[in-house]
Amino acid sequence: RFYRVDSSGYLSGYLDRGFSAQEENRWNFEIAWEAANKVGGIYTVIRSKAYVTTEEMGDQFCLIGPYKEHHARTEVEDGPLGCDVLNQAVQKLKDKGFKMHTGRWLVDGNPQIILMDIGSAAWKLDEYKSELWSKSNIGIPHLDIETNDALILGCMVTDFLAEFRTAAEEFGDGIPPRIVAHFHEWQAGLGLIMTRMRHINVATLFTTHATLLGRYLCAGNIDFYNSLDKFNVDEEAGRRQIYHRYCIERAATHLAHVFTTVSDITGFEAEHLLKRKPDVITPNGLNVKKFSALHEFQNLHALSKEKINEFVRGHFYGHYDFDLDKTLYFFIAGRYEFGNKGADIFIEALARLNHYLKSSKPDVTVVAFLIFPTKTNNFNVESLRGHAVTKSLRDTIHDIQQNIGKRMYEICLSCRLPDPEELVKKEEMIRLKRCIFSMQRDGLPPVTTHNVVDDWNDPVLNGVRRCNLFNTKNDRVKIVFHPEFLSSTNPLFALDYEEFVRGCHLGVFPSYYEPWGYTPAECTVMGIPSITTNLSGFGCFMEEHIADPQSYGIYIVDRRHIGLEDSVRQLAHYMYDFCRLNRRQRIIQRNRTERLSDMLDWRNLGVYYRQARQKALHTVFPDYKEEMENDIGKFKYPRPLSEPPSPTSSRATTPAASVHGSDDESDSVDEEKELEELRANHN
Ligand code: G6P
Ligand code: 1S3
Repeated sequence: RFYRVDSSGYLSGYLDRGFSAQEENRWNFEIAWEAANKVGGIYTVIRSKAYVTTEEMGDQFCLIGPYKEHHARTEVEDGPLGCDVLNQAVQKLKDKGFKMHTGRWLVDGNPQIILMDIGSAAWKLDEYKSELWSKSNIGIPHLDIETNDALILGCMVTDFLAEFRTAAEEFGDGIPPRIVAHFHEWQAGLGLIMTRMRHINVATLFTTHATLLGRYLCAGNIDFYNSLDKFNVDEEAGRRQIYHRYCIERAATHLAHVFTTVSDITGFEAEHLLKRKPDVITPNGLNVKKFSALHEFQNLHALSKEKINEFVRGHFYGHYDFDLDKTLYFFIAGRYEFGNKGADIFIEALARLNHYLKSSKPDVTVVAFLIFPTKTNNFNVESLRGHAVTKSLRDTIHDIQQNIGKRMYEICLSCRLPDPEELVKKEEMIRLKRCIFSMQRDGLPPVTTHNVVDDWNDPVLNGVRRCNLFNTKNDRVKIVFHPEFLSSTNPLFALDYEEFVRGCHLGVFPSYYEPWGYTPAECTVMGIPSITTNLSGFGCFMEEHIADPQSYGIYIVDRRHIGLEDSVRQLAHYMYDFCRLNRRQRIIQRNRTERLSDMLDWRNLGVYYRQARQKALHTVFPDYKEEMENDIGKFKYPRPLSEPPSPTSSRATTPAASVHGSDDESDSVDEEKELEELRANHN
C-alpha cells in the first residue's frame, strides 16, 4: 500500500495515482449529469472531488456525462484517454454510430472524461423505452424531454460499460476486471437500472444528493420532517406528476449494490421516501487550498471587503451617511428556492435585527445581500446611475488632486508655504459642487440591482415589502437583492463569488431543506463565519464533530425541535450577537473558522467514497477484501483553548478580545496566543 504525505502535511493513504488499481485491474467510473456541465450543487461535488480521486486512481478513473457543447468547449481539453482499453471501448461505441468526446476535464487533478452526445443516439429512443418498460415496467411520458435524454444517456453508458468490461478482461493478464460504476442522482440512475437489467458484471453505487419527493414536498407548506413516516409516497409523486421519475429514483436506489446519501438527514429522508437506508454516508468535501502564511486569508478578506465597500458607496449614494468601518456585510446565496433555502426567515429576522440595532447599536449598519438568480430585464437604471455618479466624483477628485500637487510643488520650489486658497481653484470647487448636486436623489436606494421580471410576485421582494425594509436613512439593516449569480465581469461588483464571500462578514443560510449545503462549507474554508441549521447536512455534520460550533463561527439555528417563531427569534439573536463583536473578536473568530477547513477537505472526507466503493466491490466480487480505513472520527474539535469572557448576550463562548470587555476596534489581535492554538490544532 502507498501512503503519501503531501505538501500541506496530510497523510493520505492509497494516493498512488492508480498504481495498485492497475495491478488489481480495478476501475472506477463516475457517471453524472453534471460532469463538466454546471447546473447545481452536484457539479461542485464532482469537480472538487476529482483531484483526490485522480490522486488515488490515476487513469483507472474516468468521469462520464452528457456532451453539452457550450460547457465542454470551455472546460474540456479534447484528446484520447490515457489507457488503450478505455479508448478501445469508446471506439466500439463510435462504430455503432454514437458520437463520443473524450479528453481531460480542466480542473484540479485533470481527470479523464467521456462526454456522450445524446442527439447521436436519439433515434434509438423508442427501442430504449420499450426495453425499459419490458424489463422494469417504468414508462416515460413522451413530453418529458429531460427524462428521455436521461434514458438515452443511461443506455449509452450501459453499452460502454459492457464493451469496457469485455476489453478489460482481454487486457487484464488473467486478472478479472473489478469495475465500480458510480451513478449520481436520479438522472444518471437510469444508467444503473439498465446496467443491472442487462446483467453487466460491475459493482454499482448510487448516491442521491436530494430526493425528488423531498424537494417537492418541502417547497409546499408542509411539516416535512415530522410527517416523513406518514406520506403516501406513490400518491404524492403522482399528484406532482413526477411518478415515473420517482420510480426511476427508487429503482436505482434498490438496484444499487451500495446506496449512499450526502448526510444523515438525507439518509433519514431516503429511508422513508425511497424505502432504503443508506449503506454509507458520503459527506461532501472541498478541495481546500492552504496558504503558505496562516493569515493570508485575513488579508484577502480586507482586500475583497474594500471592493464591496466601493459597491456600497455607489449603491447608497445620496444616503451614504453610515460609517463603512462599522458596517457588516451579511449574505445568503443559492438556488432560488425561497422557503427551502430559508430566505423567508432570513428577511423576517433581518427586520427584527433592524429594530434591535436601532434601539441599542445605532452606529452599526448591516448590509444584507440576497443572491438568488431569477428572471430579470437587466440592471436597473438607479443602480447603474449610482455607480456612474460615484465614478465621476472619484475621477474629478483624482484630477483636482493632481493639479493641487503640481501647484504645491511649484509654490514650495519658491521656498514658501502655500495658502490653502491658492491650492484649490474656484472652478475646481464648482466641479466638485456639480458632482455633489448630481449625487442628490429623490427616492431611496433601490432594494434590487436589477429589474425583476415578475416583480409583484417575487418572493424576496414581497418579503422585503412586508417587512418594510426599504433602505431608509433610519434603517440600520439595508437590503440589496442581486437576482443573478456574481461574476468578475459584473459591472456593479466586479467580483467573482469567491472574492465576494471573502469580503463578507457572515454567510446566513437558514435552510429548511438542504441535504448538504455547500454555501456554509465554502464560507468555512475561506474563514468566514456562517449561520446554518440543524436541518442541513452540513449543520448536523458540524454539530457532530465540534464540541461548540458557535465558538468556531458556525451558528446553528434550530429548525427541527422548535416552532417557526422561535427559529426566527434565534436567528435574529445570532445576527445581533455577531453585530456586537468588535473587530478584534471578528478576526479571532475568522481564525477559528478557518481552522475547521481540514475537516471539510476531500483528502479527509474522500475516505467515505473509498469505503462505499470497497463495499460495492466486495458485494460483487466476494474475494475482494474490504480494507476498513478509519473514518474521520479523529476530527473531534474541542472548545477553543482560550475562552475569555464574552461580550455577547446569549453565549459564554463567543470569542472575546484579549482586552476583556473592551470595545477596542483596533485589529491587532493577540496573535501569538491564536497562533499557538492554531499550531496545537494542526499538530
Ligand atoms: C483582516 C485584515 C485586517 C483588517 C480586518 C478587518 O483581518 O487582516 O487588517 O482590519 O480584516 O476586519 P473586519 O471584520 O472589520 O472586516
Ligand atoms: C444538492 O444541490 P441543491 O443546492 O439543489 O446537492 C448538493 C451536493 O450534494 C447539496 O450540497 C445540496 O444541499 C443539494 O441541494
